[in-house]
Amino acid sequence: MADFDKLAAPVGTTLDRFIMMRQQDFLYATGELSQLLRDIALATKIVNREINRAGLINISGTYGAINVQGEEQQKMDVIANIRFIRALKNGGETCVIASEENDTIIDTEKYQGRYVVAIDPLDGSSNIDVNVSVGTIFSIYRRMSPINTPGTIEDFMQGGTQQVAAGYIIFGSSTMFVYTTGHGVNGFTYEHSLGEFFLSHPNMKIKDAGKIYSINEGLAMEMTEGVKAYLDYCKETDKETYRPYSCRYIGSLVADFHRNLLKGGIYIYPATKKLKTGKLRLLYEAFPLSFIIEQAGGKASDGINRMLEIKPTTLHQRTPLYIGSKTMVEKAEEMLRIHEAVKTSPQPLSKVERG
Ligand code: AHM
Ligand code: MG
Repeated sequence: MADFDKLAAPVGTTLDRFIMMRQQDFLYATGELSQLLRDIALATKIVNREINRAGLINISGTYGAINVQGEEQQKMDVIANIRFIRALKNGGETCVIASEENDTIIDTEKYQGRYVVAIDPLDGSSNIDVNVSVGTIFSIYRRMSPINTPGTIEDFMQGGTQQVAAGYIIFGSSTMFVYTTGHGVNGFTYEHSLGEFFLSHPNMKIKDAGKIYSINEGLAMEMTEGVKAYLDYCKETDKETYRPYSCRYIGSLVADFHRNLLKGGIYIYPATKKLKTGKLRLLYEAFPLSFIIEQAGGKASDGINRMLEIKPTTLHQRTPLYIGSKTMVEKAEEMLRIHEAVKTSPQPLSKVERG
């Protein structure tokens, strides 16, 4: 009998069910945001299938086009972009989309939609050809523009604190969907044979202090004195603070972020001599991951200011990013303050650096 009970035990909470259950967290919830999250989850399953087959059907490699960031687009960048845009258009809850792959906003022509979505459809896509984890990052706002009219660029300029939901998908050794609606962070793992995401990481929290620092240290000579001082600090020996830390850098933001969220750590992409406002994008990389890290008890900044309070001015704006365990981000900020007292004024975040 006991064995039968085991066999018949519920398989767990699916993402769909969890989204429905959490709908009540929102006053006046109409189910539209829930539907939107399910639309993203559906596109995720399709993209997941295509990423898994990428090596087999010769769709990895470059596409021959240059995207708005001046980078060569990967075939999978294009495919993922199409899949997510199509799912959001068909779903009907989104009036306008901002994508890393599109120069301007994408009008879905679903003007009754109350939401706008900023998305990096496939982050770290050059890693696909070497079978390394990639990810998707998304951010959702309620529209500011009047209902039943086209969405506008201003809908994306509300600021990170106005996000109603944000999430990422990691296509790794397993595929995970992690999201927040401002009531904690929950992670779901994909069960291929059932075609469902199941709740595997409820109420995710990041340690206050970790032992991992993640940064492209090969660019150290390009970095400021404050960042260099923090890197030295990471390598010093001190048992109390678990130093020296381990350096772990995949070069795939979602994968580096996900590992640090689970284990404790800091991810840094600072301003460099070449990229004076950093490399990563505010709207569809820094904002959503900052919303998630704060919900998990961590911290995110541009080295000076709380990331979520930075005012966006352009669609593809870049920002330096310091994100992860609270005390580690604070220490990095302190180093910047000490070593760059005179030079440290907020980066001119309005400047879009291409290429
Ligand atoms: P992408 O959006 O063009 O894929 O670039 C973002 C990626 C991040 O995933 C990763 O953390 C970073 O760029 C790596 O940059 P670098 O190679 O300069 O270290
Ligand atoms: Mg990206």
